[in-house]
Amino acid sequence: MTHGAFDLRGKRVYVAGHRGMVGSALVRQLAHEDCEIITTSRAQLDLRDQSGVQGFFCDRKPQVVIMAAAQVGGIYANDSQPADFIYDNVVMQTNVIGAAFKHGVEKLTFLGSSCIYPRLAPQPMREEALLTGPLEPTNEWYAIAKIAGVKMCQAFRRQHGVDFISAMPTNLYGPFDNFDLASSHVLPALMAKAHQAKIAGADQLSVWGSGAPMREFMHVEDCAKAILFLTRNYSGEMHINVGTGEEVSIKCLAETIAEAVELKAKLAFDSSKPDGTPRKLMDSSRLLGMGWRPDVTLADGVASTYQWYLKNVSA
Ligand code: GFB
Repeated sequence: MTHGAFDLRGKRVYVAGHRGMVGSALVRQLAHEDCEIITTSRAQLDLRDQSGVQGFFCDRKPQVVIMAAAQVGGIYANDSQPADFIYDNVVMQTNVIGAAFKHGVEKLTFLGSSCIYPRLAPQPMREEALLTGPLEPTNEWYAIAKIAGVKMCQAFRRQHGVDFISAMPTNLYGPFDNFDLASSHVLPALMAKAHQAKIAGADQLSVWGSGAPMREFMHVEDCAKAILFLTRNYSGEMHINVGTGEEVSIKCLAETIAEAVELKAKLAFDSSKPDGTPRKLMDSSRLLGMGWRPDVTLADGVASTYQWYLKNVSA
């Protein structure tokens, strides 16, 4: 592992996926930097269009790229749209990584996910656990796409000496998350359902699965800071875990969210829905060893995200 100080000041920084939850948090953080933030909308540029991506890089000449654009979703979306998750993500990341190499980008940070690790990897999961066992079936398509992205960055680094790195965030939540119940991740889904139950005066909160699986959650502002920390301070082949080191059961999460929403309701567990991976707590000691720490606790993050939800999403 090497620590390479990379100065963002004065650089043209392209945030791919700037409208998404991670991308928008990165833009908020970069606004404090003395750099030029480059963004483009999906209407202006479909990252699945290779010639369009090449033309964009030729015109805008980014010096830094943070690949936060992806087809993402919760367990149900992953399980029900496998082709979208593997095809769109492989094509988008391949186009961006290839164009970054062709146009001499100085630093690229690729974003993966904690779902790249084997379903039953020893917990907490170290970076070395990658490819040591079978993946979780509900999201293997997305996982394989992200693993390909990690490997592609490693391959370009090894063959061409470019400073392309990969970060593996844990389950994220926060402002600009997706709250659509069919495609969202668990935290925003439970928050939307709890709010709707409260408004309706319902006395039940529907929770998919058994409530037993454990999940690690990081607020997206912390994740954006960690991604920029790694972009500035890390240069190496190994992908780096970005987690909080704390996990909660889905049941406990539902109780935390019900309390934040001030909903008095019984949890109704829907066993017709999958549990997915039993646990996916990451060992983030490489990142912590570099001196970075998360700031936002789950209780504070859930409370602030609910306030954001009330102002920006709730009907
Ligand atoms: O965030 P999530 O959908 O995906 O969490 P994963 C799924 C867990 O939460 C399962 C339970 O145990 C679900 O049974 N759950 C309970 C719910 N209620 C709900 C609900 O209303 N909606 C949802 N979505 N889940 C994702 C991967 O895995 O992790 C993604 O599919 C990505 O690709 C993401 O990697 C970080 O945590 O299981």
